[in-house]
Amino acid sequence: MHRAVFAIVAATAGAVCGAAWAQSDFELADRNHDGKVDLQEFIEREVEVFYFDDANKDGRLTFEELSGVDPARFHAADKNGDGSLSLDEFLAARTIDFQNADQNGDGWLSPAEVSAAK
Ligand SMILES: [Ca+2]
Ligand SMILES: [Ca+2]
Ligand SMILES: [Ca+2]
Repeated sequence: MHRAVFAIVAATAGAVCGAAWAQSDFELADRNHDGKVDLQEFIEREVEVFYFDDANKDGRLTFEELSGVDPARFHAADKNGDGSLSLDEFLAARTIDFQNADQNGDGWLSPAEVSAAK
């Protein structure tokens, strides 16, 4: 089931938001501590990241708020071209990042896959 969702999302945009994951991020995201991060865990973590990075708390991330992001990736994620990312736009882009990082396609990210994705 996840595969189908991935295929649809992957067809619509490139990866975005080049914020690299540190090892501590992996441990934060792996909520059930099974040594793997599934998409649900990943998205829950990214929702927190979204609100953390939203410095002015307006529910949108601007280019300035996403310090260090690749401009091309930011614009690819900004589907409606309003110059900021809504939570939906942000999560759609990060879902693609998850898929790209999941090298063996098993639906989980291992620490090695997260490291390789940086
Ligand atoms: Ca887990
Ligand atoms: Ca904002
Ligand atoms: Ca937008």
